[in-house]
Amino acid sequence: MSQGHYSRIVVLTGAGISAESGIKTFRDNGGLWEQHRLEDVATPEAFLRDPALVQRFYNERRAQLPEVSPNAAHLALAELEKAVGATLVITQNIDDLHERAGSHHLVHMHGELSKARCVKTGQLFRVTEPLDEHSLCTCCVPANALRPHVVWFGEMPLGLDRIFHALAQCDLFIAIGTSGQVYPAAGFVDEALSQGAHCIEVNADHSEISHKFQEHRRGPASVEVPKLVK
Ligand code: BJW
Repeated sequence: MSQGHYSRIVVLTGAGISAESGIKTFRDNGGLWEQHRLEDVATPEAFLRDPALVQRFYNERRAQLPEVSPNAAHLALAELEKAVGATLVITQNIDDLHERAGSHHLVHMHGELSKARCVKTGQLFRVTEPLDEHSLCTCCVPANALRPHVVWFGEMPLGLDRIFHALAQCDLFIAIGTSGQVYPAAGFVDEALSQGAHCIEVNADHSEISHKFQEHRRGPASVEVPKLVK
């Protein structure tokens, strides 16, 4: 790719971009959904049924963040933003590796591990210690429960207005390290195609939506993304 050909770029990232930083994906061999049933930890019903279990699942993942660093793929996307100002990174990941790499135009459509939110008002709080089923907000009297600021199945993803606005204008769409099994993210390529954008998939393997892309880069994101955006 010669980035000079494109002026409005949208990048969708999934768990695969953080895999080489040491963060587990969901659906690969050894992924998170092999150790936990998603119905037990990633639905609103699970949180109502067993908040302690759900908080523990996210506490463990949050505790990993200081031990991992952005890899060459995250860094290359931050460089791309510097080179082509109108670059938006939409991440499904709840880690903070894109911002630590230097990306600023970023939407965390499935939330952020580093934040909790009041179940009543939606006010956000930065998480500084592990949450448990007794963790309470300070925005209400009487106080309400705090939940992880993540988007579970059946909930509305975040930043959709900004996302669809960017997709409606992009001339290049790149999907990196996502299996294409979770909507609406898996449908973003259709939006980009309908705008006439060129669509590139970077993935170590075949995905559910590979056939939709005009161009494929097969291999680890830390190798393929720097090659693609240089
Ligand atoms: C590498 C690599 C390397 C590895 N280099 N590559 C029926 C039909 C259609 C839709 C639905 C349906 N029934 C229900 C729905 C909706 C539902 C859904 O999609 N369900 C499907 C299971 C069918 N979606 C929702 O409920 C969403 N909300 C919603 O739809 O609201 C209504 C709405 C309507 C209309 C418009 C808009 C909205 C919410 C989805 C919430 C997802 N939440 C989770 C967990 C929370 C956050 C967390 O705990 O982290 O988000 S699920 C989990 O999957 C997580 C991820 O963000 C998400 C996507 O996973 P991802 O990133 O693709 O990871 P993997 O593991 O699947 O794939 C990794 C990929 O990387 C693989 O391809 C590897 O090959 C590759 N890879 N190493 C390059 N080194």
